[in-house]
Amino acid sequence: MTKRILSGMQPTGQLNLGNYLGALKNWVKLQDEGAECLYCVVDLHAVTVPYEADKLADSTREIAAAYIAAGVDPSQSTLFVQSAIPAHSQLMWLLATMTQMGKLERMTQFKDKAGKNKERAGLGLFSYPVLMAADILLYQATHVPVGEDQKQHLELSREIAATFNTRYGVDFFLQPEPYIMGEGTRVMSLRDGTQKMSKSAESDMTRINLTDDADMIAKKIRKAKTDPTPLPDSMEGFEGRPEALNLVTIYAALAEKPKAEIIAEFAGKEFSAFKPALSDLAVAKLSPITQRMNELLADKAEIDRILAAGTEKAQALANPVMAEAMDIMGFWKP
Ligand code: AQP
Repeated sequence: MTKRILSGMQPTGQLNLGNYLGALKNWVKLQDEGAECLYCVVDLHAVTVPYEADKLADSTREIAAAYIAAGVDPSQSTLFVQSAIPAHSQLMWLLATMTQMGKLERMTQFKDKAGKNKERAGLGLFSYPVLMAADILLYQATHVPVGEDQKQHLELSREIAATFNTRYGVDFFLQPEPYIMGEGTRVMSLRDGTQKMSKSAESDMTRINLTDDADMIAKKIRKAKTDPTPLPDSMEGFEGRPEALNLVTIYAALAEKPKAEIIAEFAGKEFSAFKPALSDLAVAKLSPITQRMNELLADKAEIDRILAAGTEKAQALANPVMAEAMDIMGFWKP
């Protein structure tokens, strides 16, 4: 059976190296391996945190441009916008009726994003994993590429699918499998090796954006936090040195080589020698993507056309599933 992959990113800022190495690059691989891929811009998720309404549509286009620039081919993969398909929100409501609050309270992303004041956090943020379950189940996706941070949400999607099937005595929703690619790259902030690189982090110096030019990339890497000790000759030597490990991880992922090989190459070298090599590599790998993204963004109408066509294709898959779910639940229909 062909794998059907569903994944998405939020238009909460510009995509960065973490999004690229941790997700996007793998999406392209899956597409090139012949999986049926559905990639969406999850704008309904993005509005669960404060955002600027007058920038949302353009951010959505930027994310779509980044997908395409990184290698997602709209003629092979279905590229669409979540909010343009009402069934996502409709199914979410139905699934919310079979999701326990206690389970949502245990979600670490909610705890992280809500912070200390969880009483004041919005219902949208709290119910985020139910919307994610709807996104996945609506397309009967067989596999979902996930990083460490999303494993818990995917597990919940599987549980919700099982609850629906048991409650209504059907074998309707598929249980999506996690799809872990290779060793899975987790890119950390350039200023704090214990925090993940994130598009919504306040300081731009914590991340390399896919739109950064060569000078900006070099500046950010030059200023990236490190320590005064030269690079070690083994993985054990990175103990207590998260920033050093992060830069080596980024190098290995960009070079598509095992970390051990990079460690062997740079063992004993100072960061003053390693950082320029990392900058050159990052610029070489990212500049074609940046250039393509800029070309695409210069023609908004073309991006809109691609998104409209993809959304129509996705809608044709989603609507029958939605209708059948409502039928199973016994709703009146006109
Ligand atoms: N630092 C990272 N390293 C590896 N992978 C990462 N991803 C995000 N950050 C890293 C992966 O990128 C995809 C984007 O998912 P998202 O848009 O839902 O946002 P997120 O996971 O919450 O990532 P951000 O960039 O930190 O966004 P904000 O700041 O809005 O919360 C996912 O596949 C994720 O695993």
